[in-house]
Amino acid sequence: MEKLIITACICGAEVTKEHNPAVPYTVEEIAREAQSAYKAGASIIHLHVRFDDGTPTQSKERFFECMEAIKKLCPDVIIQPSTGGAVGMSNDERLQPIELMPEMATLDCGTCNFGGDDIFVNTENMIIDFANKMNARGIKPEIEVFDKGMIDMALRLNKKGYIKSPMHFDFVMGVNGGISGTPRDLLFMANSIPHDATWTVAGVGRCEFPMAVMGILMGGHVRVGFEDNVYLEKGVLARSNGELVEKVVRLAKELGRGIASPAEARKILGINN
Ligand code: KMH
Ligand code: ZN
Repeated sequence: MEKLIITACICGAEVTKEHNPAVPYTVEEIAREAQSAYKAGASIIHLHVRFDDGTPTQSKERFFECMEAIKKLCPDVIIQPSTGGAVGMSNDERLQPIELMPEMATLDCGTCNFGGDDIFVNTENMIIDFANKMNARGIKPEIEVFDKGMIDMALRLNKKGYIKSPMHFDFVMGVNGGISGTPRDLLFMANSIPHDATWTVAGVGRCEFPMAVMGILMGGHVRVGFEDNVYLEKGVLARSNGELVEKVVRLAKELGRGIASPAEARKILGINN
């Protein structure tokens, strides 16, 4: 089986230090968390950034500072900025980090409820616009899908040429408003994408590690990190993103799956840098 790509979503936009004091806000904290994940075996850092007080931002300047700080500590890691940002941000706000020409960025392929009154908006025209802008810059999209219908949207846009093959999906499962994080639903998602596509699974909350195990066994890839879950096990907060990545590495080892380096991850994903 292909080696396992581990993505670390170190920060997110919604999780706070009240959930886990190790959630990073400052540039130094973000770089520290990226390094802990990288050292443990992550080859991709899925990146959101914050101002020092924890407010989520898509500021190009703040992304630049964080990306430079990460590159200093993790020179070859793949940095994948979010274009999802936080609920309620405008399209222009969300798109700022692509001006920094990252190798990858997320492309969210549908609108969904996000708990309470929150709606994470991604209309068809927005997705096309985001995809066109990423294509123009040679950025590989990680197609984030929170439900099966979003896969179908991505497949339609692939047929029309807006999203290029081979596609790389991130199945985000267990969001309050999206598909549940169960083995049945992961099989459904993985069986719904083209044969030449790759996928990673991000289980939210308590389904993070069960989905990670499924991803390892099924030949997919895995995302873990504070954006999705702050616990190492029931009732035990993770002290760093690195601890969450270490756990995936242990599980993969037990199950006989090697871990991809950043160079190997680039090869698997067809990223030429
Ligand atoms: N923070 C969520 C509203 C992405 O990174 O592309 C959106 C999100 C998706 O996290
Ligand atoms: Zn994200």
